[in-house]
Amino acid sequence: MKLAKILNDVGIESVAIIDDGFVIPLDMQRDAKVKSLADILYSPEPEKLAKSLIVRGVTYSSVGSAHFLAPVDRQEIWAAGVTYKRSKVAREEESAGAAQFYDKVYSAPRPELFFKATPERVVHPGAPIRVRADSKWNVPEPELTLVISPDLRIVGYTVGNDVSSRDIEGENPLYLPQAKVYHGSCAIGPFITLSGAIPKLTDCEIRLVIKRNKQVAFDGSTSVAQMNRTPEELVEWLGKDNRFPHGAMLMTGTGIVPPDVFSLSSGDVVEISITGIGTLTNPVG
Ligand code: DO4
Ligand code: MG
Repeated sequence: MKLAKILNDVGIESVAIIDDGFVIPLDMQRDAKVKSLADILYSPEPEKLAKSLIVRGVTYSSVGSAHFLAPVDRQEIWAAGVTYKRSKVAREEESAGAAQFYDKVYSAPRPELFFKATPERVVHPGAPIRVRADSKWNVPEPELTLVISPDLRIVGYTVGNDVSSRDIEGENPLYLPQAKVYHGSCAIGPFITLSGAIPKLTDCEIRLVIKRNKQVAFDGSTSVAQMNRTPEELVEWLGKDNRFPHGAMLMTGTGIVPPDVFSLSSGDVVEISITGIGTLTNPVG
Protein backbone atom coordinates (compact mmCIF):
# COMPACT_ATOMS: atom_id res chain seq x y z
CA MET A 1 0.00 0.00 0.00
CA LYS A 2 1.08 3.57 -0.73
CA LEU A 3 0.05 6.52 1.45
CA ALA A 4 0.31 10.24 0.78
CA LYS A 5 -0.59 13.62 2.21
CA ILE A 6 -2.87 15.75 0.08
CA LEU A 7 -4.42 19.17 0.10
CA ASN A 8 -8.11 18.52 -0.57
CA ASP A 9 -10.56 20.61 -2.65
CA VAL A 10 -11.27 22.96 0.23
CA GLY A 11 -7.59 23.46 1.05
CA ILE A 12 -7.49 21.13 4.06
CA GLU A 13 -4.56 18.78 4.62
CA SER A 14 -5.54 15.15 4.60
CA VAL A 15 -4.20 11.64 4.09
CA ALA A 16 -4.95 9.29 1.20
CA ILE A 17 -4.25 5.82 -0.08
CA ILE A 18 -2.78 5.78 -3.59
CA ASP A 19 -4.04 2.85 -5.58
CA ASP A 20 -3.83 2.17 -9.30
CA GLY A 21 -3.52 5.86 -10.22
CA PHE A 22 -6.33 6.96 -7.89
CA VAL A 23 -6.30 8.99 -4.70
CA ILE A 24 -8.56 7.42 -2.06
CA PRO A 25 -9.18 9.93 0.72
CA LEU A 26 -9.17 8.86 4.37
CA ASP A 27 -11.46 10.21 7.07
CA MET A 28 -9.04 11.52 9.69
CA GLN A 29 -11.86 12.32 12.13
CA ARG A 30 -13.16 8.77 12.37
CA ASP A 31 -10.73 7.41 14.94
CA ALA A 32 -9.83 9.64 17.88
CA LYS A 33 -6.39 8.02 18.11
CA VAL A 34 -5.50 8.79 14.47
CA LYS A 35 -4.79 12.42 13.71
CA SER A 36 -1.91 12.24 11.26
CA LEU A 37 -0.21 10.16 8.60
CA ALA A 38 2.46 9.31 11.19
CA ASP A 39 -0.22 7.84 13.51
CA ILE A 40 -1.13 5.42 10.70
CA LEU A 41 2.49 4.65 9.78
CA TYR A 42 3.54 3.85 13.34
CA SER A 43 0.47 1.74 14.19
CA PRO A 44 0.90 -2.04 14.47
CA GLU A 45 -1.10 -2.63 11.26
CA PRO A 46 -0.89 0.49 9.06
CA GLU A 47 -2.59 -1.07 6.05
CA LYS A 48 -5.57 -2.35 8.02
CA LEU A 49 -5.92 0.97 9.85
CA ALA A 50 -5.74 2.99 6.61
CA LYS A 51 -8.39 0.80 4.97
CA SER A 52 -10.70 1.29 7.96
CA LEU A 53 -10.59 5.06 7.37
CA ILE A 54 -11.57 5.04 3.68
CA VAL A 55 -14.27 7.60 2.86
CA ARG A 56 -17.09 5.78 1.09
CA GLY A 57 -19.38 7.20 -1.58
CA VAL A 58 -16.99 9.81 -3.01
CA THR A 59 -15.50 9.95 -6.49
CA TYR A 60 -11.79 9.31 -6.35
CA SER A 61 -9.56 11.82 -8.10
CA SER A 62 -6.67 10.75 -10.28
CA VAL A 63 -3.08 11.02 -9.10
CA GLY A 64 -2.43 13.53 -11.92
CA SER A 65 -5.02 15.98 -10.61
CA ALA A 66 -4.18 15.78 -6.89
CA HIS A 67 -2.17 18.30 -4.88
CA PHE A 68 0.40 16.31 -2.91
CA LEU A 69 2.26 17.54 0.14
CA ALA A 70 5.52 16.11 1.47
CA PRO A 71 4.51 13.02 3.51
CA VAL A 72 6.16 14.42 6.62
CA ASP A 73 4.57 15.29 9.95
CA ARG A 74 6.95 16.06 12.83
CA GLN A 75 9.86 13.83 11.83
CA GLU A 76 13.43 15.12 11.75
CA ILE A 77 15.09 14.46 8.38
CA TRP A 78 18.54 12.87 8.52
CA ALA A 79 20.84 11.75 5.73
CA ALA A 80 23.63 9.24 5.21
CA GLY A 81 26.57 9.93 2.91
CA VAL A 82 29.17 8.06 0.90
CA THR A 83 27.10 4.88 0.86
CA TYR A 84 27.70 4.25 -2.87
CA LYS A 85 31.10 3.99 -4.58
CA ARG A 86 30.04 6.67 -7.09
CA SER A 87 29.56 9.13 -4.24
CA LYS A 88 32.90 8.21 -2.61
CA VAL A 89 34.80 8.74 -5.89
CA ALA A 90 33.03 12.04 -6.65
CA ARG A 91 33.81 13.45 -3.18
CA GLU A 92 37.44 12.32 -3.38
CA GLU A 93 37.82 14.13 -6.70
CA GLU A 94 36.13 17.35 -5.57
CA SER A 95 38.08 17.67 -2.31
CA ALA A 96 41.72 16.84 -2.92
CA GLY A 97 42.89 17.71 0.60
CA ALA A 98 40.25 15.59 2.31
CA ALA A 99 39.99 12.60 -0.05
CA GLN A 100 41.21 10.15 2.61
CA PHE A 101 38.23 10.91 4.85
CA TYR A 102 35.76 9.85 2.16
CA ASP A 103 37.72 6.64 1.55
CA LYS A 104 37.72 5.90 5.28
CA VAL A 105 34.04 6.62 5.84
CA TYR A 106 33.01 4.43 2.88
CA SER A 107 34.38 1.32 4.58
CA ALA A 108 34.41 2.21 8.31
CA PRO A 109 31.80 0.52 10.52
CA ARG A 110 30.39 3.94 11.52
CA PRO A 111 28.63 5.58 8.54
CA GLU A 112 28.48 9.27 7.76
CA LEU A 113 25.15 10.53 9.13
CA PHE A 114 24.08 14.16 9.23
CA PHE A 115 21.05 16.20 10.13
CA LYS A 116 19.41 17.44 6.94
CA ALA A 117 16.15 19.24 7.69
CA THR A 118 13.37 19.99 10.09
CA PRO A 119 9.86 19.16 8.78
CA GLU A 120 9.14 22.85 8.11
CA ARG A 121 12.12 23.01 5.76
CA VAL A 122 11.02 20.13 3.54
CA VAL A 123 10.05 21.17 0.00
CA HIS A 124 6.75 19.65 -1.18
CA PRO A 125 6.45 17.66 -4.42
CA GLY A 126 6.15 20.11 -7.33
CA ALA A 127 7.42 23.07 -5.30
CA PRO A 128 10.77 24.69 -6.09
CA ILE A 129 14.00 23.40 -4.65
CA ARG A 130 16.89 25.88 -4.54
CA VAL A 131 20.58 26.21 -5.18
CA ARG A 132 22.65 28.41 -2.89
CA ALA A 133 23.33 31.92 -4.17
CA ASP A 134 26.94 31.66 -2.93
CA SER A 135 27.67 28.42 -4.78
CA LYS A 136 28.54 27.75 -8.42
CA TRP A 137 28.31 23.95 -8.45
CA ASN A 138 25.05 22.40 -7.32
CA VAL A 139 23.50 18.98 -7.85
CA PRO A 140 20.43 17.01 -6.86
CA GLU A 141 21.11 13.80 -4.91
CA PRO A 142 18.38 11.19 -5.55
CA GLU A 143 18.06 9.05 -2.45
CA LEU A 144 15.96 6.18 -1.21
CA THR A 145 14.51 7.57 2.01
CA LEU A 146 13.53 5.44 4.99
CA VAL A 147 10.50 6.23 7.12
CA ILE A 148 11.41 5.29 10.69
CA SER A 149 9.09 4.94 13.68
CA PRO A 150 9.98 6.23 17.17
CA ASP A 151 10.91 2.64 18.11
CA LEU A 152 13.27 2.55 15.09
CA ARG A 153 11.31 0.26 12.78
CA ILE A 154 11.51 0.96 9.03
CA VAL A 155 7.79 1.37 8.36
CA GLY A 156 8.01 2.70 4.81
CA TYR A 157 10.06 4.10 1.97
CA THR A 158 9.84 7.35 0.05
CA VAL A 159 11.87 9.41 -2.43
CA GLY A 160 14.25 12.14 -1.27
CA ASN A 161 16.41 14.80 -2.88
CA ASP A 162 19.48 15.85 -0.86
CA VAL A 163 20.25 18.95 -2.96
CA SER A 164 23.89 19.84 -2.36
CA SER A 165 26.56 22.42 -3.18
CA ARG A 166 29.60 20.53 -4.37
CA ASP A 167 32.03 23.45 -4.43
CA ILE A 168 31.28 24.41 -0.82
CA GLU A 169 31.56 20.79 0.37
CA GLY A 170 34.70 20.29 -1.75
CA GLU A 171 36.47 23.36 -0.39
CA ASN A 172 36.51 21.98 3.15
CA PRO A 173 34.52 19.09 4.66
CA LEU A 174 33.82 21.28 7.70
CA TYR A 175 31.58 23.29 5.38
CA LEU A 176 29.32 20.26 4.91
CA PRO A 177 26.37 21.71 6.90
CA GLN A 178 26.38 24.78 4.65
CA ALA A 179 26.62 22.63 1.51
CA LYS A 180 23.72 20.48 2.66
CA VAL A 181 21.40 22.49 4.89
CA TYR A 182 19.95 25.70 3.48
CA HIS A 183 16.57 27.00 2.36
CA GLY A 184 15.09 24.66 -0.28
CA SER A 185 17.75 21.92 -0.08
CA CYS A 186 15.53 19.00 0.93
CA ALA A 187 12.58 17.61 -1.03
CA ILE A 188 10.61 14.48 -0.11
CA GLY A 189 7.63 12.58 -1.47
CA PRO A 190 5.09 12.27 -2.84
CA PHE A 191 4.29 8.71 -1.70
CA ILE A 192 5.28 6.42 1.12
CA THR A 193 5.25 2.75 0.20
CA LEU A 194 4.63 0.69 3.32
CA SER A 195 7.40 -1.76 4.16
CA GLY A 196 5.21 -4.76 3.38
CA ALA A 197 4.60 -3.52 -0.18
CA ILE A 198 8.10 -2.51 -1.29
CA PRO A 199 9.72 -4.77 -3.93
CA LYS A 200 12.96 -6.52 -2.96
CA LEU A 201 15.18 -3.49 -2.36
CA THR A 202 18.10 -4.84 -4.33
CA ASP A 203 15.76 -4.95 -7.37
CA CYS A 204 14.84 -1.27 -7.00
CA GLU A 205 16.21 1.18 -9.56
CA ILE A 206 16.81 4.83 -8.72
CA ARG A 207 16.66 7.13 -11.72
CA LEU A 208 17.47 10.81 -11.98
CA VAL A 209 16.34 12.89 -14.96
CA ILE A 210 17.13 16.61 -15.14
CA LYS A 211 15.36 18.66 -17.80
CA ARG A 212 16.49 22.04 -19.06
CA ASN A 213 14.30 23.95 -21.51
CA LYS A 214 12.17 20.77 -21.81
CA GLN A 215 15.21 18.79 -23.07
CA VAL A 216 16.90 16.06 -21.05
CA ALA A 217 20.13 17.57 -19.69
CA PHE A 218 21.05 14.54 -17.57
CA ASP A 219 19.64 11.02 -17.27
CA GLY A 220 21.28 8.49 -14.97
CA SER A 221 20.32 5.51 -12.90
CA THR A 222 21.63 3.14 -10.28
CA SER A 223 20.33 0.23 -8.27
CA VAL A 224 19.81 0.06 -4.52
CA ALA A 225 21.89 -3.13 -4.84
CA GLN A 226 24.92 -0.82 -5.31
CA MET A 227 24.52 0.57 -1.79
CA ASN A 228 27.44 -0.43 0.42
CA ARG A 229 25.30 -0.58 3.58
CA THR A 230 21.89 -1.95 4.46
CA PRO A 231 19.00 0.29 5.52
CA GLU A 232 18.84 -1.62 8.83
CA GLU A 233 22.52 -0.91 9.51
CA LEU A 234 22.02 2.82 8.87
CA VAL A 235 18.99 2.91 11.17
CA GLU A 236 20.90 1.10 13.89
CA TRP A 237 23.65 3.73 13.75
CA LEU A 238 21.16 6.58 13.61
CA GLY A 239 19.47 5.26 16.73
CA LYS A 240 22.67 4.99 18.76
CA ASP A 241 22.33 7.38 21.65
CA ASN A 242 19.55 9.29 19.96
CA ARG A 243 15.80 9.53 20.37
CA PHE A 244 13.13 10.28 17.80
CA PRO A 245 9.85 10.83 19.65
CA HIS A 246 8.15 11.77 16.36
CA GLY A 247 10.06 9.25 14.26
CA ALA A 248 12.56 10.20 11.57
CA MET A 249 13.26 10.03 7.87
CA LEU A 250 16.68 8.94 6.70
CA MET A 251 17.99 9.62 3.20
CA THR A 252 20.34 6.75 2.39
CA GLY A 253 22.90 8.48 0.15
CA THR A 254 23.31 9.01 -3.54
CA GLY A 255 24.62 6.59 -6.13
CA ILE A 256 24.14 9.03 -9.01
CA VAL A 257 26.38 12.04 -9.52
CA PRO A 258 26.08 14.08 -12.74
CA PRO A 259 29.35 14.84 -14.58
CA ASP A 260 31.50 17.55 -13.00
CA VAL A 261 30.64 20.06 -15.75
CA PHE A 262 26.97 19.92 -14.74
CA SER A 263 25.41 22.33 -12.26
CA LEU A 264 21.72 22.91 -11.57
CA SER A 265 20.23 26.14 -12.91
CA SER A 266 17.06 28.03 -12.17
CA GLY A 267 14.26 26.61 -14.36
CA ASP A 268 15.64 23.05 -14.45
CA VAL A 269 13.17 20.31 -13.53
CA VAL A 270 14.45 17.42 -11.41
CA GLU A 271 12.65 14.06 -11.56
CA ILE A 272 13.66 11.24 -9.22
CA SER A 273 11.97 7.86 -9.64
CA ILE A 274 12.38 4.78 -7.46
CA THR A 275 10.89 1.40 -8.37
CA GLY A 276 7.86 0.57 -6.25
CA ILE A 277 7.58 4.05 -4.78
CA GLY A 278 7.04 6.75 -7.44
CA THR A 279 8.46 9.93 -8.87
CA LEU A 280 9.38 13.12 -7.01
CA THR A 281 9.42 16.15 -9.32
CA ASN A 282 10.65 19.62 -8.39
CA PRO A 283 11.60 22.64 -10.47
CA VAL A 284 14.67 24.61 -9.45
CA GLY A 285 13.54 28.06 -8.24
O1 DO4 B 1 30.05 13.68 2.58
C1 DO4 B 1 29.36 14.19 1.77
C2 DO4 B 1 27.93 13.93 1.58
C3 DO4 B 1 27.65 12.68 0.85
C4 DO4 B 1 26.23 12.49 0.49
O2 DO4 B 1 25.34 13.29 0.77
C5 DO4 B 1 25.87 11.30 -0.28
O3 DO4 B 1 26.72 10.44 -0.54
O4 DO4 B 1 24.71 11.20 -0.65
MG1 MG C 1 23.40 12.80 -0.21
